[in-house]
Amino acid sequence: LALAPVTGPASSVDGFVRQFLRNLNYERGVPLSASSVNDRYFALAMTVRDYLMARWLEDLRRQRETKPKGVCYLSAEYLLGRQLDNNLLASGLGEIATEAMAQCGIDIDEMRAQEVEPGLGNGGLGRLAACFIDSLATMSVPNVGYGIRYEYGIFRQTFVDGQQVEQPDAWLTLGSPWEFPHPEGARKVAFGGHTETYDDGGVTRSRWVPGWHVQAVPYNYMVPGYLNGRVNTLRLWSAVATDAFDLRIFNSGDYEEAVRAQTFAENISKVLYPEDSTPQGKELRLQQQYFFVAASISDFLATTLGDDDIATLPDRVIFQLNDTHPVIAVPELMRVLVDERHLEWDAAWEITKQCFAYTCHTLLPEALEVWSVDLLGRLLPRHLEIIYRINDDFLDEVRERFGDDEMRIRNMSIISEFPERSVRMAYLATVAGSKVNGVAELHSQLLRDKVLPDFNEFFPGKFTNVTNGITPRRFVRLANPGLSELITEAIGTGWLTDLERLRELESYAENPDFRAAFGEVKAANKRRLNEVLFERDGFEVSDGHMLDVMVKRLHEYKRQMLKVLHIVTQYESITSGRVEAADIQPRTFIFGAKAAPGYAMAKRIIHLVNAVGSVVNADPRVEGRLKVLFPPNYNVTLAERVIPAADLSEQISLAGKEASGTGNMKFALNGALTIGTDDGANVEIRELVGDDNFFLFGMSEPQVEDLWAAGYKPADFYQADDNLRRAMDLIASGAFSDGDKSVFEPIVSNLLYDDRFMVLADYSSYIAAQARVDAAYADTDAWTRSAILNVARCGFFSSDRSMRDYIDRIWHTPPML
Ligand code: 26V
Repeated sequence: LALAPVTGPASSVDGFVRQFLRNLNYERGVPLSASSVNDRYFALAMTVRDYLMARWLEDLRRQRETKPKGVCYLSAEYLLGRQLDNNLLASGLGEIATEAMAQCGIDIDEMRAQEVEPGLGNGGLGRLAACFIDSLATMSVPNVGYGIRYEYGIFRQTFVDGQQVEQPDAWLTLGSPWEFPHPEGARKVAFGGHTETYDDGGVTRSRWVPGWHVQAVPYNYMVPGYLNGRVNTLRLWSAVATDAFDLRIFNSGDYEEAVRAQTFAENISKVLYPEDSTPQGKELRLQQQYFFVAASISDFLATTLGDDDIATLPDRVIFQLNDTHPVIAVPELMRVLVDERHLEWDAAWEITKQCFAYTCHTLLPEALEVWSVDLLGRLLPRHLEIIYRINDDFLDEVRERFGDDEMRIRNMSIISEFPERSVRMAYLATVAGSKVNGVAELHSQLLRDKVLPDFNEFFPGKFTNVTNGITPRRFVRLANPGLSELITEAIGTGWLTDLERLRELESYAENPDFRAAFGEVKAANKRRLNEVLFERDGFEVSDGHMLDVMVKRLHEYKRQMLKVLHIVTQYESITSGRVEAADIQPRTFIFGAKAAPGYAMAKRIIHLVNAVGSVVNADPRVEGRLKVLFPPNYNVTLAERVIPAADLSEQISLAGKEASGTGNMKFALNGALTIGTDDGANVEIRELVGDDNFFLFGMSEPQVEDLWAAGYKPADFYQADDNLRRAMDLIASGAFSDGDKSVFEPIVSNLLYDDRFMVLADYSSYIAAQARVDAAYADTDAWTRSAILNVARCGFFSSDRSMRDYIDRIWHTPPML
């Protein structure tokens, strides 16, 4: 039977209007005259979908036919941001849609504002995954992103008396027009039970006898490439109870128990864990990880490999492990190959090793995931056996190479014995992966030399670097239309898919007219930001201020406290009369940061930022020249407004702690100058933009190491620096807590007597760098010149380039024709 070709609606304003009204009437069941904003938003989104649908189906057909090698990106998080504008841009429908809505008498901005962003990630790692799938679609590389459809994403942050209060993020309350549920494609995922051996015609085999199951229901989302007619798929899994599970209990007559079973199953995809640095070893989180990974592998084998020879798997797929969260996929694939497909262990291992690659996103020892053997054995008994076998074989190889070096064996074992017997997921990933990469040059080097040196020695050539990147479609074109227009006027189109072409802007830095236009764009972006901040938080922003921005998760290693000490130092210098307010460069400090709900110190720092803000903003002696704003609930949507408006980007982590950072790249590409340490991708940004266009401060990573080794005493730094002492004393005095000294005492004493992230050691260097910033900002022309050079020289940080690096060095997946 010949299928009718799927075609989109006519690409004209009329065609768009007709399809929009059709969707409003037939899909939403309302006439235009009685439609709500949400109805109209849905109908608009569905209309955009309709245009992309033919492309999507065509790509799926082509992939079924030509069987190319594709990337399965396995990630527990995708921090997507709003979809409407992105999909309008990718499909080239922006102008038609705007005009069509105007013809219907509708303000398209109202519908934009209606969309709740899917916050299915914590921060950098989840946003990176979203940038990567955008780039793969834009580069026509076959890809499925696999993950979890959390019913509740990252919590919504509010402040009560300056303190963080978390609210559930019910992003699905009004539904989402972007998802396509496929209950018929559900996969059954097993848990618990025990293992046994059995005789299979003379061969002894192992098998898993699970204790319970859940159904994983896939929801598909379009991932359109930018103006290239490609649409890839993001497939997120949602958990529901299996019929069998219900039925067994139901037949026993216990209705309430049956309902409880349902709830239990659905819990698995209920909520995103909001901790992004200290794994809690929670059972539900391991359930989440295995749930999405088992469903994804099973889905790939059923829908893509089909009846083809399992031995060809490495020619068809590479599973990229986004941190250790999906690493349980390694024993899962082994289990499928050995227990279900009856391959020999060695043959299965050869296939498995080729099918995985692992990206590490951290250096903090406490962030490296381990699962207790006890928990793993209860939840996934067969996987634990498989991990033991992988480890035994691996350690045999180590012994063969290095002899009975027990120290080395213990250091390299996938199983650690202390403080309890557990599985080191990063080691498992390293042993299994065809490649292991860090996310910036410095990070990859430290990974090789400090975190996994034995593995680097044992597996020469396995370790590599792929520096992170960001998608210029969302973070330049959509977030900064003014700058985008200016760039296109200067160097033509093409830069959005070939970001190195921004180099052509270098000569424009010397052009006074261009500098004036660039300055005007920045000023307009600040006005745009002010509108948003006024509307969402009632903030009034002063004109003529330098905008100094620090937005990222709240973590001690990122050192928001250093920023606070700078503000308090300036404030103290004015209120003590040592400096005239009039002599201070007016600055507005913007913070955006969520703290993990259980991270007490991080929450206390949020409280302090708000407290300092209340005092500083209200003190007439400051004459409005310092302003501290902390809009709650920083997310992708707010980032898109804040970043294009920023003058100064704060990237001030302790050297050696921030794996890469990606905010740093977004700011530089939007014409902010960076004040930063030699950490993560800052190192590469500074190399590219040049020392004159970057405010470097602080210890280098080796200096950090040396100071630790010498025995770091933060109190010595406090004693030695008058400014630092005055700032700390002011906080300790209760000046920001109505005289109550106890409120921020834990912060002060932590800095004085512990200070793991060496805030005090870098303070004086930071203050000096800030003075250089003030001086530089006073010369508007020179500042703008530097800002333009930041844009011109940061094309390297496109996620398209990251994808090219992964493809060339790790995946070997050519684009489809
Ligand atoms: C870790 C954990 C630990 C277990 C609990 C839940 C959870 C959730 C997320 C994470 C990820 C931590 C690692 C991470 O986000 N790294 C960040 O990755 C960015 C993208 O590579 C990079 O730019 C940041 O520097 C790095 O901190």
